[in-house]
Amino acid sequence: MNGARFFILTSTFLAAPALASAQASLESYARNLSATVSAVHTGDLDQDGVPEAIVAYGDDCNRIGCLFSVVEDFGDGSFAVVANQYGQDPELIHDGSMINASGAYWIWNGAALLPYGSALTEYNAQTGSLNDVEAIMAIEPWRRGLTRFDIKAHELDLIDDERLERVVRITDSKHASGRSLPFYIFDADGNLLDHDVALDAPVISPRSDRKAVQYSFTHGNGFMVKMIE
Ligand SMILES: [Ca+2]
Ligand SMILES: [Ca+2]
Repeated sequence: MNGARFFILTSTFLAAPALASAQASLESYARNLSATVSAVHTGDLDQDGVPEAIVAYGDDCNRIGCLFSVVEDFGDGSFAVVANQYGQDPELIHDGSMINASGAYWIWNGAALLPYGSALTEYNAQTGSLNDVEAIMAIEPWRRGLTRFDIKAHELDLIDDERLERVVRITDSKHASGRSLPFYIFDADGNLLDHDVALDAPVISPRSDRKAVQYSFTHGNGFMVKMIE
């Protein structure tokens, strides 16, 4: 037992300088990706024992935020950008395993950068109302035969205006376009804020300042991130 403990301590001690130098190389690669790099953070996003870096850039920005990349360390002295996304002030949280872009959370699983932690849950889902059916039929009158039982609704305070927004999803596959199902976001007065179609329920992420809500979803053309303010 003592022998084993001694071995572990020794190996940790010997490995530390190598890890520190790999981390320095990763950071230096990340810093030099562009003259517009505004921040670099390192952490083991996919928890495989090898740190990745997230790199934020200051020049490529849209309403969602500015571009950031995930940089992978292949362990043989080579590094590469493996994913790109837009976000506001991305930082690493949860012991380096998660990206927090001002309330929009992302995880890197070693293959894909995925939105995480939707405000939509089974716990806040309810069966749609007759109002939901009417509101959808007003937008898309061809959806004949739609009933409230084909709908799941989530009433949530996504944007902090002391009123509840309503996310309405058609969940019955007989209303699918291809494999995608529609969703709609209404304000408290029933005004349509946005609608789209998604393969799964959209991942809904209120911004930390609660002045905007970001939502991510996949549909036939790929992955989409949108925002309402
Ligand atoms: Ca890793
Ligand atoms: Ca609200």
